Amino acid sequence: MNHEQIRFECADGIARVTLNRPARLNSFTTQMHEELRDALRQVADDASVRVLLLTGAGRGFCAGQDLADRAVAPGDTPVDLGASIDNNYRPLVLALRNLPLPVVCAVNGVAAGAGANIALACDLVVATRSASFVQAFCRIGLIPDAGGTFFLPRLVGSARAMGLALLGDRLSAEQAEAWGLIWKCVDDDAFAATIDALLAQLAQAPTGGLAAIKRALHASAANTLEQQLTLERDAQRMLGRSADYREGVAAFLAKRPPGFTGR
Ligand code: T3D
Repeated sequence: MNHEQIRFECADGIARVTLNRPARLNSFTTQMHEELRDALRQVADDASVRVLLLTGAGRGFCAGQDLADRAVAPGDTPVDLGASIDNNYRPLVLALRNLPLPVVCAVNGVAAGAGANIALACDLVVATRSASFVQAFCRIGLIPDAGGTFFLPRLVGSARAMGLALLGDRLSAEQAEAWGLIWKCVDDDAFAATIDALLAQLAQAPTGGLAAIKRALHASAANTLEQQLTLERDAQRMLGRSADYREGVAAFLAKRPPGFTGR
């Protein structure tokens, strides 16, 4: 598929997806969703990819749904937003969560509406200090979607989730980090180098182990302690048979850097 509204590159085990409609703060159109689905399918099918980066072009990360992508005006026939969720946002969130590799979101600027919550669906969210997060939905009579009502209370607790969702205020990247909404925020001039170093680290890591960590932590939200202990045992049993585990132990004992293959 030809990509016009995203950029998609794979090299050295790193897949990079850049939302690329900077004049509209990379807000989502139907076409952008189609292109993104295609890119995520390619990532899922390519065993050489060890880490995925999602970021935005220009001064914003993503302003959520492009509010001009379809006709919505007083007096118009109502649109079925449930279909938009089913066809676009739900599959996107699940694809990011289910990829068996780490997904890094580099929030290069404002992340609003579904753009904010797509970022939260990723595994490691790093933002520039000048970035911000806006649960803009309440301003247009909607609820946080793209997993917002799931991620927000789990990440920041119910009081802060409620405040963010009901008021739609801008949350600075610094505050987002302090509240535990994201992994970290970094100075703008250190942002690119920080992201590159993170991607290089993850591309050399034992990918199967990281995928199992991701699955286990996600599962814990719905599990009892007993269920989680069972899950940990099963994952450890599987990983104990992996080449990367054997390599990690051998490298430790030989006091040399490991050469993980992701297997
Ligand atoms: O609809 C469905 O399918 C259901 C799913 C819904 C999911 C959702 O995401 S609903 C929420 C949609 N998003 C929003 O409501 C956010 C709207 N945008 C904003 O509130 C602000 O733009 C921001 C807070 C994100 C950034 O503000 P600021 O001052 O930095 O930038 P700006 O000047 O407002 O925006 C720059 C341009 O991008 C501007 O165009 P212009 O005037 O230069 O021609 C603006 O209209 C455009 N833009 C920003 N966000 C959107 C957008 N155009 C279309 N859709 C947008 N969401």
